[in-house]
Amino acid sequence: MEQTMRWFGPKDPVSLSDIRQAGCTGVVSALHHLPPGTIWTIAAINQRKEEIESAGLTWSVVESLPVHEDIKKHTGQFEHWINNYCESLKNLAACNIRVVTYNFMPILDWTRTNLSYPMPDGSLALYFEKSAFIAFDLFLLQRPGAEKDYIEEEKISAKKRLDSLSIEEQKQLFHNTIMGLPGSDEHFTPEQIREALEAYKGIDAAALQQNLFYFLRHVVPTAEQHGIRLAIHPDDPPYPILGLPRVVSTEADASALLQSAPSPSNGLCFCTGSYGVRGDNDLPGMVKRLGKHIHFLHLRNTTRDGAGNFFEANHLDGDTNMPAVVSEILDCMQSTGKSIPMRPDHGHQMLDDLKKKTQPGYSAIGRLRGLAELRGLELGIASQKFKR
Ligand code: DNO
Repeated sequence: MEQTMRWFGPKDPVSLSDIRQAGCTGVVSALHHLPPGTIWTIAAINQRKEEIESAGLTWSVVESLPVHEDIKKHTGQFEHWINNYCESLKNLAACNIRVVTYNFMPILDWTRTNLSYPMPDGSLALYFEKSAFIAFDLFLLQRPGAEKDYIEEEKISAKKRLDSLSIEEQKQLFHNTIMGLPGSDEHFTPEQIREALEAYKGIDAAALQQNLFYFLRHVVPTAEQHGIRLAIHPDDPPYPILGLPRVVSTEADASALLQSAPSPSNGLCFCTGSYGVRGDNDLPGMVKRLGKHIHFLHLRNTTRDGAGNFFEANHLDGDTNMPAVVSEILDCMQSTGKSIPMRPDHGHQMLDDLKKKTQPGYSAIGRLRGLAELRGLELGIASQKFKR
């Protein structure tokens, strides 16, 4: 696997030199300052590319080229935004950047309730706590109709959870839950979120899936013509939240979107952390069956309990059998003859980073630990498998 780390650009407290010292050859980056829908010009792409290359690294993967909300809803100026998307793809290809990640989650990207959840060893992890999330939905966001989505018992424990929080902690919960826009400083107010949610009324999973397929049928030909490999990131968490539909949560979802626009350019970002939150996703099996469509890997682990909570575990711990996943990846790369770019997704905030302010999930040392462990795992398995 090609080893990479995410870099949020010049404002990222983790430097390119840190990333290089961690053992990476590649960087995953995006023009985070540009709002969704904006055309990425060749000049802007090249500027970021040069910054990365002058540190002795390669810009291996774009994460993300965001999809405008109009495209997801198939409303407003969606055709205009699709044309812009194609222009950005052409420009990226002209700069020789060929793997592009995106997601199709309505409104919010990943969602967690606690960004500093203490682990027994003193490091801090990202955590999704169901009762806290329901408390956010019912009492802080006050989403109209939310009470219909939960059973009585859930509402009672959510109320108890809310009452256990100080006003300051409630504010923190609100902030954490809507944080999921990596690299962006965008903050929503409850009114803005309720308005955005209102606009999804009438868009069920079947409709959102059709909107995704429409998008794919329109962008995949451009991607293919320019040698770009698109890699869709799964939903995180991989089930509906806030009454919003989800369409990239399971193997069946992934297979359906691949079939909607069959092409070597229509592919997956296989995020073990997101797919792995569902006990019914067989991760090694998914790599075996879908491997040739995987253009990018996020390797991360989660531990879930029976109550719908999960925390981000160390990369080799947790519910996903990482050796089995890596073994399948190695078989896949052996059969295609291609190395897939990988990044250790997230990492615990630990050691010196506990004193620093970094992007949640993206402190340097936790990712360095994850990368080192995954790299060792890969080498260990490969040396046995291929008797190198
Ligand atoms: C979280 C990330 C996601 C991912 C996007 C891709 O840390 O894995 O935010 O970048 O969903 O579009």
